Amino acid sequence: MSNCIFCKIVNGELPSENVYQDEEIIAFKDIKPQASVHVLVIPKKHIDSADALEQEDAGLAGRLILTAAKIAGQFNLGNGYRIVTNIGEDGGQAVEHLHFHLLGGEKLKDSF
Ligand code: DGP
Repeated sequence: MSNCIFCKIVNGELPSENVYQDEEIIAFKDIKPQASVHVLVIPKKHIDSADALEQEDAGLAGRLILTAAKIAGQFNLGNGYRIVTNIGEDGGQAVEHLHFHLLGGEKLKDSF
């Protein structure tokens, strides 16, 4: 999607501090961290949100979570962490490209 910030990150048109990348997934540090570790894990393919996932995306959806967990290991978050995805306006989604927030490195507040 031409006007999507995260597609621009995927295409290298916008800078990002990447912590992981493979052929279908990229993960980078959130520009406005809400915890000492705050990484966004996204599919390279544009999908609006978790609500827009299709049956054919089931494998990718699973790999996004597995990747977030793997990155948690990379950041030594053995004491616990949170994986969150916001959906739509009421869910607090600001960027309309599916992303999982990986948050940790401290005792997290009850809400995010
Ligand atoms: P959400 O509210 O769930 O859509 O979260 C969007 C997150 O994306 C928010 O925590 C800030 C982050 N973000 C927005 N623009 C950029 C950007 O250009 N670069 C990076 N690294 N993060 C961004």
